[in-house]
Amino acid sequence: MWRSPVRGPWLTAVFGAALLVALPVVAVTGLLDYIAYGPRFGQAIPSEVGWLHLPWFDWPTKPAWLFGLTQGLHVIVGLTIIPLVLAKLWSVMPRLFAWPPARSSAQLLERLSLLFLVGGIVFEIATGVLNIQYDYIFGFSFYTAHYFGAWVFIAGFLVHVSLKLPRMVRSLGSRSMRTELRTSRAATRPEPPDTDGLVSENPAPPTLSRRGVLALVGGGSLLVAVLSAGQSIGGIIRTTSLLLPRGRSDGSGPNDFQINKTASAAAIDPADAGPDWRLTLRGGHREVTLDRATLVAMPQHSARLSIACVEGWSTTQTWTGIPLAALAEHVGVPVPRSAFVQSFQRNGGFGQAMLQPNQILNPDALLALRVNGVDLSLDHGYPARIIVPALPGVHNTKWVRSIDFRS
Ligand SMILES: Nc1nc2c(c(=O)[nH]1)N[C@H]1C(S)=C(S)[C@@H](COP(=O)(O)O)O[C@H]1N2
Ligand SMILES: [Mo]
Repeated sequence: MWRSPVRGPWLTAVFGAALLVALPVVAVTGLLDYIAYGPRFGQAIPSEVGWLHLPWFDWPTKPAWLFGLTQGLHVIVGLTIIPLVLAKLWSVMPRLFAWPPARSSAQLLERLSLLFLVGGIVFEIATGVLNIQYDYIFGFSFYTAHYFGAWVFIAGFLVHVSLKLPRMVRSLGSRSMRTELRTSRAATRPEPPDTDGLVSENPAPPTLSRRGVLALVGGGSLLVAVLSAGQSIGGIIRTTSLLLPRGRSDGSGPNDFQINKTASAAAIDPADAGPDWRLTLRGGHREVTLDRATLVAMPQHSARLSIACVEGWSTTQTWTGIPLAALAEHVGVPVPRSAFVQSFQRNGGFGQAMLQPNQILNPDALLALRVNGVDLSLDHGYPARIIVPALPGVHNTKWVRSIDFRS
C-alpha cells in the first residue's frame, strides 16, 4: 500500500490544498460557536481558558439562521473532511514515522508541529463524532476537551502551513490536474523521486489511477456531506441523515420534531408543569408571579425560528408566545443588561441560561407557550420555553420557572 505509484508530492499537495480550504472553515466556525455560548457570562464551556480566551462580542440575533449556519458548517464540513484527512495521512504515512525523528532543530520543530497537527485533528474528529453519536460518554467534558484540542490542532496547523505552503504550491504546479483527470490506470506512472521520500522507491504496478484516487476520496467526502446535510437542512433529506442518529423525532402532530432531552430524561415532575405552575419574573425591585392563563391572555407574537444544536442538527418551527421585551417591561426593566432564565427541571445540566440584551429585546425573542398552533408538548418545554433568534440550542431553556431581568 505504500508502494502505490500514485503516491507523491502532487497527490499529497492536492489533498493538502483541499484541507487548507476546509480546515479553517471548521476551526473558525467552531470558535464562533464558542463565542455564541456567551463566554462573557462565564457560560461557555470551558469557562476558564486562561490566555486562550477569544475576543468577545455580543452574538447577533440577526440573521436568525446565523447559529444554524456556523454550527451546521462546523459539523458538516468537519465530517466531510474525514475521508480527505485519511487520504492525506495515507499519502504521507511512512514519512510520519521516519526514524530518527529529527536530524536538525528545524526538523525537530517540524516533527513536533506534525504531532500537534495529526494528534489534534484525530482527537477533534474522534471527540466530535462521538459527541454526535452518543451524548457525553466521555469521562471528561466534551466541550473542554474539544476546545483545548482545537488549539493544539490550530498551533500545529499554522506551523505546518507556514513550513509547507511553498512546497505545496510548487508540487501542485508540477502536474496538470486536467491531464491527470484524463489519464487511465494503465497510463499511470510514478512521479520522479522527491527529496521528501513521498514517492515509493520501488513502485508497484498501478491498481488505481490518480483520477481514480481523487474520485474515491471526493466521492467519500460527498457521500458523508449528503448523509449529514439533512440534519441541518431538514425536509425530506432529513431522513437520509444516517450519520447523525440524533435525528429522532419523538413528538406527535405539530410537536413532531426533534427532542434533545425528553421531560423524563430531565426528571420533570408532571405536577410541576400542571395547573400549579407559576412563572416568576424578577426586575430591579419587583417580583411578579404569573400563571399560564394570565400569560396566554397577554399579547402574543409568532415567529419562525430554528433550534440549532451543536450536536449536529437543527429544526425550524413556528413559535408563539410573549416577547421577552414585554416581560422585561412588565417588571420595570425596559433596558435589561441581561436575563437569567431558570428551569424547574430536576436533572441534567442545561436548566439555565443567561441572555444578552439583544437576545431579550429582539422582537422575535419569545417566552413560547405554543408551537405550530398548539400548546407545547411536555417534551418541548410545556408550560413555557425560551426561543430566541440565532441563540445556541442549549440556551433555549425549556420548562421555565423564572426569569431575572437585570439592569
Ligand atoms: N430545561 C432544559 N432546557 C433545554 C435543555 C435541557 O436539557 N433542559 N436542552 C437544550 C438543548 S441542548 C437543546 S438543543 C434544545 C432542544 O430543544 P427541543 O428538545 O425542543 O428540540 O433545548 C434546550 N433546552
Ligand atoms: Mo443542544
